[in-house]
Order: sequence, then C-alpha cells, then structure tokens
Amino acid sequence: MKSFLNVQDLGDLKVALAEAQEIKNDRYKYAELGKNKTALLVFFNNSLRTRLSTQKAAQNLGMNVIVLDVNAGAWKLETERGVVMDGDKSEHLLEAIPVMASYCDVIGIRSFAGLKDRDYDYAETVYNQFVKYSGKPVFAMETATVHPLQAFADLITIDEATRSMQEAKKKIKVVMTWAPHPRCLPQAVPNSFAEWMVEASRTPLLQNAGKDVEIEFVVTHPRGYELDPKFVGDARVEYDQMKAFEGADFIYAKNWSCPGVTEADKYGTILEDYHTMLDWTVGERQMAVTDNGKFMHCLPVRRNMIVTDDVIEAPTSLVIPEAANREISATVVLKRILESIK
Ligand code: AN0
Ligand code: CP
Repeated sequence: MKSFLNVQDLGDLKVALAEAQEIKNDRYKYAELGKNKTALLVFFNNSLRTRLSTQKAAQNLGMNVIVLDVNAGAWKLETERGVVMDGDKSEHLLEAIPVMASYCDVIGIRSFAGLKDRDYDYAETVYNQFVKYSGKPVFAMETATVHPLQAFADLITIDEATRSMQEAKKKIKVVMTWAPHPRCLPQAVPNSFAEWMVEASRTPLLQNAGKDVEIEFVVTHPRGYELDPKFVGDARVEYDQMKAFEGADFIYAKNWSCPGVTEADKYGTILEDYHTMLDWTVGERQMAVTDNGKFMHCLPVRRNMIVTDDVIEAPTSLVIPEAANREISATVVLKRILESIK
C-alpha cells in the first residue's frame, strides 16, 4: 500500500477486520516487521489521539518514529506554488517534502482543510504533493477531506459491539448525525465515516452469533449540510433527526461546516448561529427512540454542544473503546505499508 486515503486503499474490509482482531489479540505479533524502518508523522494541526495512537502503532511494529509539528518549532511552510514568499513563511513545501522524505521510509500527514477554497481542499492538494514529491508511502492522519484511520477504527468498534450484542439481529441501523459546534469544522470525519459505512453496507461484513449482519446507514443533518456524493453515495438522508434515530443501534455524532455541495459560496461556513441549533445536541430525548443505541464520536468532543454529559457518560457510550481502536487501525495500516516496501 503506497497511499492510504480512501476505503478502497485497504481492499477487502472483511480481511482488514480479521487483521485488526489478529493485531488486537497480540499487538506485538509483527514487532520485527518495522525494524530499522522510520515513520515520520507530520502535523500541520493539533492532535491528541492520532499523535499518540500512530506513534504507538509504529512502535508495535518495531519502527523508529519522528514527529514534526510544523507550527511549533519548524519553519512556517508555504503550500501553494506561485506565491511571492515575502510573508511569514520561510520555506516551501516543495523543498521541505523531499528533505523530510530523506530521513524516513513512511510519512503520515495531518493537514486539515483550509475551508476557504473548496477546489483546493477537495483536490487534496497538500496530501498529493507529499505523494508526488516524497517518493515514499504516505498515509492520511486526517487530510483536507478524509480521516480514514478514524473511519477504520470506527468500523472495528461497530464490528466488536455488534458481535457482543445480546439480541441476534440480521440488520443494524447506523445513524450519523450532524450536531452543533461554535467553530467551522472540516468534513473529513463525516466524509470518511460515510464512505466506509456505504462500503461496509454493500456486503454482509459483520457477524453476530455466527450469522451475517447487514448495515443500514442513515445520515441526518439540517438542510444545507449535504455531504459530497463522492463519499455519501446514495445513503439515505433524513432531515428529521428524531425520525432518523428511531430504532438505531449506533449513533455517530459529528459537527461539520457547509460542504458547499448545494451552495458553493457557503463552503466551510456555519449556516445558522449554533445557539439556534441546540435541539440537534444528542441527548436523552433522541437516545430514547433508539434501540438501546450506542453513542459514538471521534473525539475531541464539546460536551453539551455535540452531546450531553449523560449520554457520553452512559454505559452505552463507546467513545473510549473507539479511541483505543485507533492504535489497532494504525497498526494494520502501517503493517500493510511495511509489507509493501519490504
Ligand atoms: C477536527 C475535525 O472536526 O476535523 C478533528 C477531529 C478528529 N476537530 C476539531 O477541530 C475540533
Ligand atoms: N479523533 C482524532 O483524530 O483525534 P485527534 O484530533 O486528537 O488526533
């Protein structure tokens, strides 16, 4: 695997989920695979989980790890060509990439959407420059439009929770809901979650009591927040949040700013003042109509904006095991990359 951005990069999801469980049962099983190989993790944005879980994953595989925080100690990087560099940016990405690549074997990139220019973000301009100019395998640690390590960890979490469900079900309902937030956030997390759920619902992937379990995937958000069809495909969109939640087994909450699909000029903005949208905050009222629904969120989460204290603290909340599975998804991805460069 030379690049990890989309669900297709991982191939058969059933195989990937089995590999995740193999790693989970013995996370040091491939501790020799990464000997004398170096992972460089480049962060243009903040991180807690991705930073720690990806370092841990690389260490599980015996790799050396270097972490670079571009905005804390490195030269500020210009990312666009043609700019007269007379501002605060001392170095261009086009020199920095091959230099960074000379010290490592694999590169992870965290580079959020700028939310100013939709075409620039949706072309994955920064990530693709790393692919083009590094000559090394590159993987996304949340780029402008996707967060595949998160979506893979989410799928692992849903797989595990489905297998341990008391009641045998033929079908589980997974609902991704928009929730309010005071800042403009990227669409990477919901894009990837939708992309992975759409793919996961194509074939029976999950199991309960040795029987196949299908996924029904529903997205709910206020009008104007329609996600790019490239990710959400033909998934059902239900604008009535309460209706969407009825009978749900999993509630996946996330805020995102306007994706600019229907209104290009509003790309990256908040459409209504969040104070007027607080009825979208996931609370007991909505969870009551689910089928003992499990609550999920990628974290970091703002309490009593996205979700109430009661819901996130309930025994049905999966946010901690979900974050813990980030180590597993990253270990599988790095293992695949190492196998491809052996
Ligand atoms: C980021 C986002 O919404 O994309 C990272 C989530 C993993 N969240 C914030 O910036 C709060
Ligand atoms: N979920 C996630 O990617 O968290 P961080 O932003 O803390 O890495």
